[in-house]
Amino acid sequence: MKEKIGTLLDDVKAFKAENIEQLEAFRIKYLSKKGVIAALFADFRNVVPEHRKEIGLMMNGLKTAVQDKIVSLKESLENITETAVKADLSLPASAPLGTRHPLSIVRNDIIDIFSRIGFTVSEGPEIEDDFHNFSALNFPADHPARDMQDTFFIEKDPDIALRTHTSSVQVRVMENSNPPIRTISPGRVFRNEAISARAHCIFHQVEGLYVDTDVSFADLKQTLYYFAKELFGEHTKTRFRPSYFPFTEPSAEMDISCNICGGKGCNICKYTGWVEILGCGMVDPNVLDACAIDSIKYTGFAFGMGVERITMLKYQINDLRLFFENDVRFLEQFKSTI
Ligand code: 2U9
Repeated sequence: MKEKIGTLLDDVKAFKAENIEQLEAFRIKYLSKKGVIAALFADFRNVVPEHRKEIGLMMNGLKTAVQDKIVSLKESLENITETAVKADLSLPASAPLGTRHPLSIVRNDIIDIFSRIGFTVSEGPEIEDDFHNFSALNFPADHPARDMQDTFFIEKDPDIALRTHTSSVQVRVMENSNPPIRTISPGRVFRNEAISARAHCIFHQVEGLYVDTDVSFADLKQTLYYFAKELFGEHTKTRFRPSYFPFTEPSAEMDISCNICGGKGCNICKYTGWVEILGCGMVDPNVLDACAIDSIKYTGFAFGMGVERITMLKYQINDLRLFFENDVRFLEQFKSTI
């Protein structure tokens, strides 16, 4: 009996299975009710008492060897099957398509709308010097935006910082080209703000600039009215409220009739019927002069908007942090053709 168990143990160790069916046949052969191991245990009663301990241990060893063999062969067969599935290039493509980020969708919409009326797109550095980010834009020396509390400085004396708006790009455009200038600057900007549902230290802007002879506030109003209707729908109304920015004079903020309630009043527009979407104004002559553009001959209008704010209004998103978390359950809700 000892020899028989020894031979069986060699067979078990040498066994190889090419597929799950062969492994199942092996399991039945050894472990089923009428299998090899059951038969051995049945014969055990004929073993003389002095050999029982030794033979009992061998039988248990054989049973464990069979069980271990089954586990290890099953694992490697499953791995082979998975690899084969991964490598089967004849299978139909089933990878889900990605979706564009909502901020990219809205940024592209904005670019598209202004491109249709002759605006070009200009881009520039995210790390800026003091002149392009502040001085050329008529920020006084003691303006709070120049403070460490508001701006991420990289170097001091001379001041180098992460740009706080993309107007800096348009300063560069004015330095390097002559009017007529019609350009928009989309891009990331950085402000030293606490992160909350309404604010982030990194956000996206689109700023616009139109400089030519005889550019008036009427041109500004009509251009932004066209923009609002294109982005939020034909029935959108606009209104302008006086405001203040260092780089524009006069300055205004533009509201649109609430795109949720159509102006009747709801909790999005705080029951006013209006929501603010951008700031704008006539370019301050000091800014034109700083950029080597003759402020006697030329006038211009400019505007700026936060892409996060516009996207939240358009899609009724109530927490800005969702844009930066990259949760696919959020992202896959947005589809775009651009
Ligand atoms: C140049 C001169 C002037 C761009 C302008 C605003 C008004 C404005 C804010 C909206 C929300 C920034 O993202 S935000 O915080 N922007 O209100 N921006 S006028 O004025 C310029 C641009 C370039 C050379």
